[in-house]
Amino acid sequence: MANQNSRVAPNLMIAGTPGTGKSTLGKELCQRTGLNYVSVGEVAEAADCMDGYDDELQCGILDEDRIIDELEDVMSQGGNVVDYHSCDFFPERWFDIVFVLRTDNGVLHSRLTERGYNEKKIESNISSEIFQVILDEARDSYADGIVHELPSNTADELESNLDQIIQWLETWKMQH
Ligand code: DAT
Repeated sequence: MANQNSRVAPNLMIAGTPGTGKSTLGKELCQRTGLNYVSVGEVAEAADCMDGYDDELQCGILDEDRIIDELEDVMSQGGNVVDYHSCDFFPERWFDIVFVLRTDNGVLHSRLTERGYNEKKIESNISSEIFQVILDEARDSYADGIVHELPSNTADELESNLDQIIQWLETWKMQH
């Protein structure tokens, strides 16, 4: 099985509360670098890796074992940017670096309202962001030093995040 040292390109995780900008950052990063964008939600829908529906939060429930099986081959090859809100159930060996996007409450509230989420779903996501649930999960699940928090409120922050990640990719390539 391929491990971190045998990959020709790194795998990057982009995690964060819904609405923090994962798909915006992930897609733009892939466009600029040629890396492969993997939306876990879309793969799960297409490959039928869902295990029911959460009526309260109005979203599908992911079958974690099945999505891991589904993604194993592509992740072994490397060169992926994975977009999913949480990241604690993926194999640690998959990722060379993990980014957790963070957004201020007011900004996040506007984005989720615009998305048409109901009040309960908005409140649940805002409270998850306030208590930095995803960031803590990521820190508990991956090695010290590979988890990075990125602010994701403005277009300038998006550009700065892209620059930092592209710089990291260049360093990775020089070292491997
Ligand atoms: P996610 O994939 O985390 O659910 P998204 O990429 O769909 O989030 O972004 C949600 C909305 O916020 C979308 O309208 C684009 C906007 N957005 C994302 N990142 C942003 C940023 N850094 N500055 C301003 N708007 C941003």
